[in-house]
Amino acid sequence: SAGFNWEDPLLSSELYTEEELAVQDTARQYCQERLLPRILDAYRNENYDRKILEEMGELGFLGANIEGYDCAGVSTVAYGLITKEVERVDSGYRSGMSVQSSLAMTGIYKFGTQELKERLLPQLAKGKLVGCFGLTEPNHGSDPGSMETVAKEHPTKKGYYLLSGTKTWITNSPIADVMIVWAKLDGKIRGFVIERSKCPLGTLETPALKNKTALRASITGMIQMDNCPVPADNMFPDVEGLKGPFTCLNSARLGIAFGAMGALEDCIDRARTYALERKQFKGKPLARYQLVQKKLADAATDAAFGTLAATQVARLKDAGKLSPEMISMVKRQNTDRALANARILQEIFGGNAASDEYHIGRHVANLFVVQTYEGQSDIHTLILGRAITGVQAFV
Ligand code: TGC
Ligand code: FAD
Repeated sequence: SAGFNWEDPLLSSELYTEEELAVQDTARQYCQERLLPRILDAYRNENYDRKILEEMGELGFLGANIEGYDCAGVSTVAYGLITKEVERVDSGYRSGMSVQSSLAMTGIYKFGTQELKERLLPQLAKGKLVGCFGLTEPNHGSDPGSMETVAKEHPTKKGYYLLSGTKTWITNSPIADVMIVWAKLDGKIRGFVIERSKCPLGTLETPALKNKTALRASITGMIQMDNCPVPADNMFPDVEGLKGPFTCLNSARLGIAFGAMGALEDCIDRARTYALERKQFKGKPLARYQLVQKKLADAATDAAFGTLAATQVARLKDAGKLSPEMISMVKRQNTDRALANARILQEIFGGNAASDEYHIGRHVANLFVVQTYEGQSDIHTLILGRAITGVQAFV
């Protein structure tokens, strides 16, 4: 028998190619050696170090599954394993990377003009430019189809649109050079690439949202546009409607399904170590008690199942056999299970869970947001319900 490996109970690693395993090793080494030592300070002080994106760029993590444009061109599974390793350290670090890769870069790659792709993607891939993705608005989160941000033709300057409206809760926006913004032009949703350096003073503001209770190691803000001029060449020419933003979200949501399993595995690892070391009642380690063992067994099972399921969906994506509902299924299940298990594992730490040095409280706080953004779990429930019954229950 191969024996039982509590860190990979169902041997998901057997499903990965040599190249995918090598990518995962590189990512794990970088995350544990370079990101983990920064996380407590970053989280305490809401301090996102912009250099992280350049470091990730050097390692080929950004837009890793995009072909060409100085991107690594690895499989979707390999990209998922990168997000898993980053989120093992912190969901906020994964957020910064996901938004750059899956939302900003994927948007430009799938829908941008050749000129935009050639000019922006290599710089985004190296982390020299920072990207963000503005879909959510103050009055429209789960229902982006009702967005109020509008684009209209510039009244005097030919070949320009003017964008007006507010996007909120936008990861990376305060530091972004390139912003994908979704706005209605003649009532139809279109995608625009705003380049900060080209916006006249007073037409674009990106204030940070401070004092967050979670995801404090990522930077989040608004995008406020007041007749912000955008060249017509920066509009995605061939995509109209929610299909545009949702195509980008498909990629990001799958990354989250892997990432959440990284955060959960870190919780399991830390809770197991703590349970073996901490002694209560006649000098016996907590790990000896059945109630504690059940918490670890439940969490390890969900982490193993979730990793296998995300891997299968990523393989189906690369084989061209994907349906978006599969992504809803793994995004919902993995974020729900990661949050529920992390919260239960937190109990093993007793009062020490309240110290950030044990890291568990940070994961629990973060995972609530991970369950909320990119479609809150109840929204994915309704997407699945619609696919199962043929009846939509959103409205
Ligand atoms: P619905 O009628 O379902 O669809 C409208 C059009 O969109 C198409 N479509 C998709 N296309 C590609 N992939 C998908 N997954 C798609 N889902 C839908 C659909 O075919 C249709 O096309 P067409 O051509 O017929 O017009 O639209 P609805 O308004 O009924 O949608 C309802 C609902 C709930 C499914 C949707 O609005 C939804 O998913 N809401 C959640 C919103 C969301 O996920 N926001 C994410 C914001 S970005 C973010 O959170 C980034 S955080 C990242 C980080 O920091 O890591
Ligand atoms: P609401 O839509 O108001 O929903 C509130 C609650 O009601 C949820 O539980 C929801 O499931 C439930 N609900 C809503 N409608 C229904 C219904 N029909 N049936 C049953 N239940 C329903 N957005 C971006 O565009 N880009 C980003 O980069 C980005 N980054 C983010 C970073 C952070 C830290 C956070 C917190 C959010 C981010 N978001 C981003 C926004 C995120 O996508 C939204 O918060 C999310 O989509 C939910 O929208 P909402 O907050 O408006 O909640």
